[in-house]
Amino acid sequence: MKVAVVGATGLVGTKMLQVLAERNFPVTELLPVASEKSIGKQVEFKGKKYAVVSANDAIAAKPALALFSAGGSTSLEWAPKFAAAGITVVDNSSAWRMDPTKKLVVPELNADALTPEDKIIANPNCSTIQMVVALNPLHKKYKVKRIVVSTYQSVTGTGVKAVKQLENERKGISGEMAYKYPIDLNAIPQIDVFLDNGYTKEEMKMVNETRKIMRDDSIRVTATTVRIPVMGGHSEAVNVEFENEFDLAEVRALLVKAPGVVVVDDPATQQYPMPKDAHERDEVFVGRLRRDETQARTLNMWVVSDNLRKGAATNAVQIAEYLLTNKML
Ligand code: 11C
Repeated sequence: MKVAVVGATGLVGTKMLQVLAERNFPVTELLPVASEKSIGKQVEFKGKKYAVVSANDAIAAKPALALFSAGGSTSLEWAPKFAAAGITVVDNSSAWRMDPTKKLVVPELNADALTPEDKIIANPNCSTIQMVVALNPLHKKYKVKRIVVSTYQSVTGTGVKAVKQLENERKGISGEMAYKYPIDLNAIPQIDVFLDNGYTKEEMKMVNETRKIMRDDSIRVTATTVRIPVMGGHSEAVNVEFENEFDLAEVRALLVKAPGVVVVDDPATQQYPMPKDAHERDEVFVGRLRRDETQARTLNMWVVSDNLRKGAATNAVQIAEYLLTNKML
């Protein structure tokens, strides 16, 4: 199958190529698309070199699938053009996520909503994906009522420039800043821009995307999202109140058998999920499971995942795999 990767030279685009190769997605020809300045550069995939092409050239080559990770404005402009040519787009930007005509998909939860008519499919925000993968098995059993989440997010979520900023700061070199403030030895309680309600765009993504993916607008979510100087993945402290009473041993058992979830939770031996361990893994790691002793039917947990993999590239490739298995590609 011909596959285009739009934004092939960015952090997520590079990871998409890696994940497509690792999972043996049946790519017969790769069409790496990137900005004007990268056209003609070479991208390596499964030991073969492919020249970066323009979006127009990629459309002309008629791939069956295009994985987009090139930012919202590129997606708004180009995803409809790819779709109009009959190419199925899985888009990692925020451009289409809240569009009521587009599906927002985490395969473990709602891939069953996909139909062959879905030509632009939205991939959720990384911090939302890992939270809903962990919550879904519990929601099915106890019904989530309210979520209070605080995040500790990797600089890789911002992109190459932020990784460079952290590396430069560690080496004592001054250079271009991705953030307004130093990130090393710091915690920045701002991810993306501020909105009129005082929350950041990242925080409101967690609110709105969670409800859409979990197909329940009654779920109340409040979030504080924070950038910290780590690279391996995002971490989240999740406080969740359920409609129904739960049993902690049963919560653990539900999570142990949930698809895509790994429970790492043994206080006696200091076992809990950490971004260093989640790095380059596709699963969502859950630990620090305990009751919130201040409120009935409320659980605290710690959720960690590699934001470039399950939070972006892996989730997008899993959507493509679902489409392929179900003959929608
Ligand atoms: C971050 N979550 O860590 C963001 C990156 O909507 O896909 C992903 C932004 C998005 O900065």
